Amino acid sequence: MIRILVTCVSTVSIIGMVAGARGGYGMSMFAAQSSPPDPCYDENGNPRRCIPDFVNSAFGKDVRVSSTCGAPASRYCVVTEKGEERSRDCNICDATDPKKSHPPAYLTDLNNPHNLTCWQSENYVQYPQNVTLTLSLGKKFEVTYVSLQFCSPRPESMAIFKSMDYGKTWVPFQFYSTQCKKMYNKPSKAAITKQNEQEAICTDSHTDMQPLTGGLIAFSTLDGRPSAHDFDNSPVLQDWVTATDIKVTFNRLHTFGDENEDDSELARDSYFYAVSDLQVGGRCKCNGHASKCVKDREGNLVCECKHNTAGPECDRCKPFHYDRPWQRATAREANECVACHCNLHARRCRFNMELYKLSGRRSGGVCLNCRHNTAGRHCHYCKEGYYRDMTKAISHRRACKACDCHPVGAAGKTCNQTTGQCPCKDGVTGITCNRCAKGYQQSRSPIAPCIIFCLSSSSDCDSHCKTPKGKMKVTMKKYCKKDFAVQVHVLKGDKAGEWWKFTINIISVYKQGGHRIRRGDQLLWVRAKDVACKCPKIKPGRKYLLMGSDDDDSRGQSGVVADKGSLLIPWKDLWARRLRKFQQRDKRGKC
Ligand SMILES: *[C@@H]1O[C@H](CO)[C@@H](O)[C@H](O)[C@H]1NC(C)=O
Ligand SMILES: *[C@@H]1O[C@H](CO)[C@@H](O)[C@H](O)[C@H]1NC(C)=O
Ligand SMILES: *[C@@H]1O[C@H](CO)[C@@H](O)[C@H](O)[C@H]1NC(C)=O
Ligand SMILES: [Ca+2]
Repeated sequence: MIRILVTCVSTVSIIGMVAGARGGYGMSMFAAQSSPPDPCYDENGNPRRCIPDFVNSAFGKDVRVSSTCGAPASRYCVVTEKGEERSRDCNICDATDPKKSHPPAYLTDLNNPHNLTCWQSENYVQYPQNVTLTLSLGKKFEVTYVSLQFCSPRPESMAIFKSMDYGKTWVPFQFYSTQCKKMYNKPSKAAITKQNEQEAICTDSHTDMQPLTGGLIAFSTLDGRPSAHDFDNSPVLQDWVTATDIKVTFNRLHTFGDENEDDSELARDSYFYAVSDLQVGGRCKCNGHASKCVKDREGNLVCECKHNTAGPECDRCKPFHYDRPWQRATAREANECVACHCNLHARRCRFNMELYKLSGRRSGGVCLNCRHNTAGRHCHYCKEGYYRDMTKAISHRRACKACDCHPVGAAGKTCNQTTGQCPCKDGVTGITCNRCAKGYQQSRSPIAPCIIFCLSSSSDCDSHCKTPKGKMKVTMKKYCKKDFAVQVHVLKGDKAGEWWKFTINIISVYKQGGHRIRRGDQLLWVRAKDVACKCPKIKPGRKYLLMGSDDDDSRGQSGVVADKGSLLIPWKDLWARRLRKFQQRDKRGKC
């Protein structure tokens, strides 16, 4: 017995959200006057959570259906009941005739209550056959509800599925059945607790026959789920409402027990699924970092990410913004991504969890490939071989100057980071170690490029030399005191350890000591310290009168030794006669 009531097609107001969720990404009526303030930032420019508008994301989208009437054309009947009168109102479904077709496009067209357009399945696609409607949203959405408005009686059993991976895998959202256990192996009145918030339940509450047509099935994803009031802090529910695709499966027609009746064959053309409107209410999923979704260059719907985020769902930080981990925005915290601090010297960085924890969860960015001769986690100091030019900010391209340490004078290539002072070898000075310190003299040794040359000050020399400065006079007294007196021509000098070794030519001998000095080339040894203090003062190329004593024999080598007690006086020709005189007097025993 078919008892079909004509019911006024009134949109059953289920949840406030259904009403008003209209249209796709249409223009606001007031758009394009002046650019409105960005909802992702407050009036002070501080980031704050923003979310795309609530929309019916199914609107205008293609729905793939497994069954549509009209190919070939077929008859279908709507049985109505007026008081006690029953009547069958029959029509033809013909896919080739626009006036008589019921294509899937009618599921998501503009829903005009005064001119309902219905998609309709073939007749009697009864269990175990099923009819599926599959809708791709094009990206992740946070779905608040899925609703179907029927032109036919509502199904006896149906299920709503969602996919989070563009249709690869499906998880159930909700089951509807008068026989939950049998159809879906689910209890019919399961309670949702904190433990199973991400589980589909089965309900039979929809299945009363009223209204027979125009009935609505609406699944609210968060309804009755305990954490819904704290959605910000419930990753489980955030995941639960996320979907890229929605699938509705009609598993069993409502036949009201007619199958076994005699007229069932006749009634078959009264059994089909017909839906006037499929809605998927929700928001483009942008994790609180975008206020709208737009088509990208490839035509894919993507979030218009703010807060330095990136990705189709603003689900990661954009390049160079890895100073702290990505996080979803909440009502209290925008959790924007923060740029790494690299003082303008790096273009890339990475996140380091250890450093982030060590910093008290403030900063974990590590700059990569610091340029401009900088180094360090934030490119905040100069790399080895460079030092800070304090006249420039650290972010300046030339904040770091090359040490330019002298290859010989410096003990290394790394200079003091702040002063630029290179490490100098002993006796070397200068910021780049390019000269000998006072009291040192350049040598040809790369190991000790500067060697001690003199006692550090002239007063030291004074006490070292002891001989009073003044005019050097050659007197008989001096002549007598010394063991030898010769005229020498200093040819060249070489440093030999503690000594200077001069090659001299002995021009004349005026007094012969115990060493039997001969004319001709000889070696003259002078202590380096004495040379440095200029006692005696000696220069190659000059001629001198040298008077000295035999007892300084510390050389133990052949040659003449001059020490600070010796007299070495620049030669004057007038001395030749005087000295001959002294020589003769000496021979006469006048000394
Ligand atoms: C109802 O909608 C269909 C399809 O959009 C259209 O062809 C038809 O003209 C409409 N009828 C009325 C009365 O508006
Ligand atoms: C729908 O029916 C097909 C074929 O009968 C079956 O393979 C599929 O599992 C059914 N789907 C659902 C969700 O029941
Ligand atoms: C660099 O020079 C400054 C100033 O003379 C000094 O305080 C600092 O210790 C030096 N740094 C190093 C690493 O030698
Ligand atoms: Ca429609």
